[in-house]
Amino acid sequence: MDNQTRISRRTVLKALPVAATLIASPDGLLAQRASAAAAAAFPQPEVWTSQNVPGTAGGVLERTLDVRFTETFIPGFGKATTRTYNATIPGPTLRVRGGDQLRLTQVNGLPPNAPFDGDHNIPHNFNSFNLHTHGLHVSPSGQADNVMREFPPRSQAGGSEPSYLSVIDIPADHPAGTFWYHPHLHGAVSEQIAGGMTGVLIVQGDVDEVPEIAAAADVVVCINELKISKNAEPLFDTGTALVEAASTYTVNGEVNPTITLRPGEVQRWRLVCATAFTPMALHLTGASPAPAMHQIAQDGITFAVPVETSQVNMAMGNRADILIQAAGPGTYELHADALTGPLLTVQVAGQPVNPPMSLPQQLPPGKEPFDDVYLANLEVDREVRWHVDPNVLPSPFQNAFRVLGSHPTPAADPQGDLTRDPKYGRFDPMYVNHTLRRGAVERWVIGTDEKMTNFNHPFHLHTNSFLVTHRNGVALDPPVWHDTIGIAGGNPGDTVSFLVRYEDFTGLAMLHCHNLQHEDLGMMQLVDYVED
Ligand SMILES: [Cu+2]
Repeated sequence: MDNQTRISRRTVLKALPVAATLIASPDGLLAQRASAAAAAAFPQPEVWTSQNVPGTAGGVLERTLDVRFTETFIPGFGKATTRTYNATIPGPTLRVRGGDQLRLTQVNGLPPNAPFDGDHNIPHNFNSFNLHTHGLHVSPSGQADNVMREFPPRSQAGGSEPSYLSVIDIPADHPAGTFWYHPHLHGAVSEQIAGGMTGVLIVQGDVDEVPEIAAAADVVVCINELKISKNAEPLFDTGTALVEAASTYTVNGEVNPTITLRPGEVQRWRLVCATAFTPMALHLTGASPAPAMHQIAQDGITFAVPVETSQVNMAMGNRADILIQAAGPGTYELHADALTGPLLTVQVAGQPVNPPMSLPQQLPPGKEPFDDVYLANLEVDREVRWHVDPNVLPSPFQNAFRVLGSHPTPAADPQGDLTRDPKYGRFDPMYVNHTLRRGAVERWVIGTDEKMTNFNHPFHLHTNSFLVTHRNGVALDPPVWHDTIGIAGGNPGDTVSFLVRYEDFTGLAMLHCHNLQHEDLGMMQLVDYVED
């Protein structure tokens, strides 16, 4: 398929109204939902849905993701040549259910890697990748959500393009919600995500059956931060290359697209912060009254009740599902602090929905909170502390991004100057920082030494979600399930405290800073989930 064909296919998809992705609903709400959404030619990624397998309880989503350099057209920006999934930014949206199996073949159509024999905490092998299903509670081993794998390209020009299979079994009782997928090969992650290699992954289930939610248009809002200069992505092979490349923010592959709601309409937005470097404090601006925002889930875990909010705080990697309820006609903009332009224009127009659509009073919680006995125990089992030593390492990356705390990677020279030590607190694929026993419940405290204001180091743990109970020692009411939690800089000593139970799966997995360049530079630790 040549570039032109790829571009035209995306344009066709982009023009489809939201209603085209709706699934049949047994109640009479579908007509209202479809008509409410039909006016909105808002871009949506292509949707791949799992198929039932006769005679079995679960379905299968078996498709091929093709990864290569492609030229995409980004409305509001222009053309860009980057590594993509299936020639689109973002890639296809995957829709599965608990009990399904995800079988993804990934073709590596990228050129051979440049030779590299340097330190593994220097970005490298930009044309190798793998697959991470961010937030899914699935196996981190074998062919599943295993980020220790590498999918290299052909070794020489003209060789055949290799392909790789990922097989991921979604547990039958997996929470229903919004997740995402992206490559996670240490050293190449930020390069690939800043080129748009991201996609949304939806687990369907109980929350979708809540009548008020079933009636609402189901809209993916995937926010990307692309680094494009002269229509291409620069190589992040020096400490300054990334800083010098301006960020272009897109929603579903367009700069500032417009979404339309009718007065009285409620839509469900699946907000995905698929950025690599920048957190988003999202809020609506415009005439009063602006549409109301009610958050119903965080990081794929449904709340017990909707929570009205005027600002949705998203660190890199976070998802938030919100119900947005339009009042009177008007034009509004979705803004993120620290960004100049709007991410999204919201148009409330057309025939009012009569009677106005309503919000649910209660929701099926995606995960029960821990018992009081755990919540009351504030004893700390593990500590992670983000720490940066600037200008201590040789070029081309002089800043040392470290994970200190209770289980740091040991120093090369424990008696020497630790601030200049190349190994201390940096990722070592041969060193297990945390051995975590299945079934155990532990309390972690994540802290930061970061002095730079707004230098966010989000904490992300693979395989198991955690219940955030405290920020800076103050209890959250109620506590909130996360798989990623932002910790802004500027106040060294800030902390987040959470409880986590290591459930179901064994194998090697990661915790890391979700500023993905920091991760590539070594701000990551290895965890080993083991049998109890
Ligand atoms: Cu960081």
